[in-house]
Amino acid sequence: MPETFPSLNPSLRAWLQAGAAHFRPENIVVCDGSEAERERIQSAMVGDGTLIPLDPQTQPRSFLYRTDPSDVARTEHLTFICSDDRDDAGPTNNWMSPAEARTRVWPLFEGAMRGRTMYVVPYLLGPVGSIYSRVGVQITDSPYVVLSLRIMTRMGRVALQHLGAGDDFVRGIHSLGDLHPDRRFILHFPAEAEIWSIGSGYGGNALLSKKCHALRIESARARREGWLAEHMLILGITSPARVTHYVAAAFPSACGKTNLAMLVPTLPGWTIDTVGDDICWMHPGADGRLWAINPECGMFGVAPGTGPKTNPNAVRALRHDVIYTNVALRRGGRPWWEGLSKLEHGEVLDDWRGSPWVTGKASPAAHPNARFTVPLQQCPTASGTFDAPEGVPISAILFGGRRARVAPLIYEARNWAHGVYVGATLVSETTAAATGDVGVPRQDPMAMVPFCGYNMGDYFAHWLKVGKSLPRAPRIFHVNWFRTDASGRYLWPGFGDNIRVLQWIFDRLSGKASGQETPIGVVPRQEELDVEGLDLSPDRLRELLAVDREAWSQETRRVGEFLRSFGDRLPSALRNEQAVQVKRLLLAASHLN
Ligand code: OXD
Ligand code: MN
Repeated sequence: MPETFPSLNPSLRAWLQAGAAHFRPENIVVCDGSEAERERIQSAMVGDGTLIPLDPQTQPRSFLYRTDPSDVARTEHLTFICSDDRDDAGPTNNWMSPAEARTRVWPLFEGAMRGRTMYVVPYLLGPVGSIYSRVGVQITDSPYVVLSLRIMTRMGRVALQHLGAGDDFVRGIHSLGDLHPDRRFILHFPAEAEIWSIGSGYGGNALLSKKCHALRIESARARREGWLAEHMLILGITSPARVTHYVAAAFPSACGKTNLAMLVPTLPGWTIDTVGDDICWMHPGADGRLWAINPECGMFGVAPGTGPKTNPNAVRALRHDVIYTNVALRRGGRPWWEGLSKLEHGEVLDDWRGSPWVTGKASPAAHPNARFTVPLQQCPTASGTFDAPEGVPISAILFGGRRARVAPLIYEARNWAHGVYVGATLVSETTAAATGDVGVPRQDPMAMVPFCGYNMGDYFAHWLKVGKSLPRAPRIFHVNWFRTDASGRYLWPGFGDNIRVLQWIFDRLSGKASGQETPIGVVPRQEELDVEGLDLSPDRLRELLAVDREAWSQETRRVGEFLRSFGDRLPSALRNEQAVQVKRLLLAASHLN
């Protein structure tokens, strides 16, 4: 076994040596991020059948990987924050004491890598040379994870160079273990900047750079240091008058974030550039604005529903160098999922488990949470500012959920504190990105419930504090593309037509649109939204923008209960916002009577 990592810095070396002694791998590979290394790992996986090469003509250098059928989504019920004090994890997180972690979970790692290779994967989150970038090192026994991290992060030598002789790196330990859900744990130690994950080889459970590091660990650090680590896309929008604004937008998983990040505007003269599709770190700048970087450099996007109509830019990004997870396979080695294309009648595919599947079968061929992993630079709209060490200045923050009723297409918060209330009371219907029921409304503040590494009451207070420190804080909006009519049909066309909503945001920023005050914030006047060319009657538009006082009173009562669950950790400013909303709804109702 193990060499002694002669080329690594002493603190990294000591940590790796202690890890190797416990995990007992057969071999150790310190990854450098090179092409040769990628080819070596790929060929070994193709050789042992764990990676399936796709048709080299139509899908160059692309592969399919299948996870264990019990391991297909993030498992929030097995995800824990390990802080000394339970209250520091708060009511939205599972908590495990560090002592229990050591007695219950650490032994599962003992000898867990026997007969396997231990890969050491140094990675950099954020642009090279940026003061905002952070180093993580993940130990893993999954070569699929190594290949994925190589796409998702700046991996290898570049990270070690950034680290230098220092020991400020996030320590991530990952082993597939025996993949049994009873022995699956994803633990976070925010104070120590450490992550332990065992028993899963899937996405956010296993690519520790993503949700575990860039969100759970960094959100806790961001609080200490005065910045924000958020579950948000970053999008540049340029108007026909060549004015550019950057927006950051938080949506719960699988609510169209990737689609919005690279939309094809249906209004002439508008262009989009994509800076990020999932995670955003925002720092107060010397100019009083918030500056955002995308810590990642790849996308781990939900495949089903991604097609030439819904997201043509994503489809273009997938022409080569993709790792697919749990999609279906057409004969001839082409990937397929629901929403990608029409199949031939009677065509037989391999479903996501590798079993034969015939068109027309009721169960889906691809797993609903099947994914593509691809470099963001392959997206035709990838931003030229993507590698900018200082990031991009954010003009507006959007919160959005999937709501069949209640929430209008768009409204703007009255000010930052009200915007924090809007974010804190975000509700969305659940999707397949996490295990559990689909379509159930769930309270998901800032789309961060699964990803906030500390008590969300303190998180709200942190948001309020950051806003106070910003002379030029972004404006805050709430959007809902998913409102339906009484028969369940979507009222808004969505996708490329969302540019019409972004245009209204531009008009609010420039002062051109006055909007209309309602008890929940400012909604567009009907004539302020450009709906030319849409099949949208004035009645349907009115329904889309409607703020129903009865529905909102109920919603506000429910939200009040949720906010009370944070007890005395709930900032008084949010208690006030809640009281103001109740009062405004009452006044509006009595005024109507
Ligand atoms: C994701 C998620 O994978 O939010 O991005 O679940
Ligand atoms: Mn996400």
